[in-house]
Amino acid sequence: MAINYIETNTRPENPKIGIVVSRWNSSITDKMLDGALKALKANGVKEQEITVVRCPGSFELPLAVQSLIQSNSYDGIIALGVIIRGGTPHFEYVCDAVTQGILEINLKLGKPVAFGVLTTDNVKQALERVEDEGNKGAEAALALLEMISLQQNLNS
Ligand code: DLZ
Repeated sequence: MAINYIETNTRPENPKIGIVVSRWNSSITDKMLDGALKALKANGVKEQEITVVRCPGSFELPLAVQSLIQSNSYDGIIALGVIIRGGTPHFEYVCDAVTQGILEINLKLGKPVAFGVLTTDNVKQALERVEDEGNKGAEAALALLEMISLQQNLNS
C-alpha cells in the first residue's frame, strides 16, 4: 500500500483573505501589513480579494477576526498586532488573551487564522522583526496561504 500524501503550497485557488490590524504600535503593525500584502500579491492573490480592517488593540483582534469569519466571506484571516512589554503585568494578560482567543477561533470555527502578533520586550526587538527580510507579517501571510491550500486539498 502506498502512502497517501496531501500536498500543500502557498498558491491556493482564488483565496479570499481578511486582514485585521491592531492600531496600537501602528508604525510597526503597518510594516507587518505591508509585508503581508507583498507576500499575498507575490503568491497570486488578487487585490480585490483582500480586505483590511483595523481594530483598537491586540486585545480586540479575536473578536474582530471572529466577526470576519462569521460573515462567511473569507477563506482565512491574518491577525496582525504588536504587544510590547511595559512595567506592569498588562503585557502578559493581553498576550494570553489574544493567543488563546485566536487559537480558539481556529479550532472552533474551522477557518485558518494566521497569528501575526509580535510579543517583544522593547520596540527595537519589534522593529527587527518587520524588516524586509524576515518580516513577520509576510510570514503570517504565507502560513495562512498554506493552511487555505491544505483545506482546499482536503475538501477536493
Ligand atoms: C492598553 C494596551 C497596552 C498598555 N499595550 C498594548 C500593546 O503593547 N499592544 C497592543 O496591541 N495593545 C495594547 N494595549 C491596548 C489593548 O490591546 C486594548 O486595546 C485595550 O486594553 C482596550 O481593550
